[in-house]
Amino acid sequence: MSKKDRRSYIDAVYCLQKKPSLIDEKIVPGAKTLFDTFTTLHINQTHTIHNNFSFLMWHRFFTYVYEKVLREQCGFEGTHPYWEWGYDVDDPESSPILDGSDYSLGSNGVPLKDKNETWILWPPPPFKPTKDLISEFPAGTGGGCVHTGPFSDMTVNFGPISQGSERHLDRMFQYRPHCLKRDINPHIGQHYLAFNWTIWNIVESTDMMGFQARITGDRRQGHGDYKLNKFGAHGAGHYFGGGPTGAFSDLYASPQDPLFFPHHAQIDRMWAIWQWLDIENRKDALYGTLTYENLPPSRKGTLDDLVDLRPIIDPVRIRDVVDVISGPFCYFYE
Ligand SMILES: [Cu+2]
Repeated sequence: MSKKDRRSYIDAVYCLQKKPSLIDEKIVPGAKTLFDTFTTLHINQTHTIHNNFSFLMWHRFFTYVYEKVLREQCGFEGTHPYWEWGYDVDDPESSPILDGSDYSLGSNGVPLKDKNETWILWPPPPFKPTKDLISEFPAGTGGGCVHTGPFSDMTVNFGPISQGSERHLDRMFQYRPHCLKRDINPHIGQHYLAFNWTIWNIVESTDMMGFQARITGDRRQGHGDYKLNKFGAHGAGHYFGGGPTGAFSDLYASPQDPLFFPHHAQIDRMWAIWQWLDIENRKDALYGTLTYENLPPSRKGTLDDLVDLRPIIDPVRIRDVVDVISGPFCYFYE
């Protein structure tokens, strides 16, 4: 991505953070800006857009609408970037996206003093943090506020809601301004996000159940007992940048870190590549139910279900957002 386009993208994100919210502050006190409106929709729908049938479609449309708003309201002229993490797992703090230069999305968080050597990750709600669902990882290299470059001056208005082993579901929509934190974790990058996992996810998956289970780390018996990659590339990207303290690894409020969108563009790119390897059979393949790993149990999702991003844009049907060259879309990945 040219430096000019990178800067135009960064400036457009800043612009979005200055536009007024479309949501009434009396209903969602944390939603101060149009940027926060995106996060509000994500928080509100978290349990029905992750590890379920609509995960890929919802996040595809969400990222597309974000790009559309950046273009139409904030003058962005390039195309939306995707973050191919594989290039960056060995030395993330020197990567073009995280090196803190004027053309990056900012730096790591300030290294915390007296940090423990490891940290504990709880499973996301609705799971209980039972022993077999708790993981421990080597500490990351940051943990404090983003210190250099774009978004080091940013105020994050929501959360933390659920990240690391913290859970505060009661404060979901509260106004809690704080700095944008990150905790880059090379261990997670190298073990769960290197190129081999991206390729494995695409090549080994022969149906939608397998593709989704691999990319989300779905461990349910009979739903793809794929124990080889703990979180899948999706979760690994979030913890690679966010660790236990960063907004990026908050299951609910993660769109507050601008890394969210290039990360999800790459998830979308993996899906699009996988679809186009057998487009006839994979274009409108669906798998799963309405809820997070079917908890609580729910019905199967269908092509007629809605992706609802009101008040930003009118709802669309799942069938309209499964193909990158029909419906509202006309794009492809390089
Ligand atoms: Cu999400």
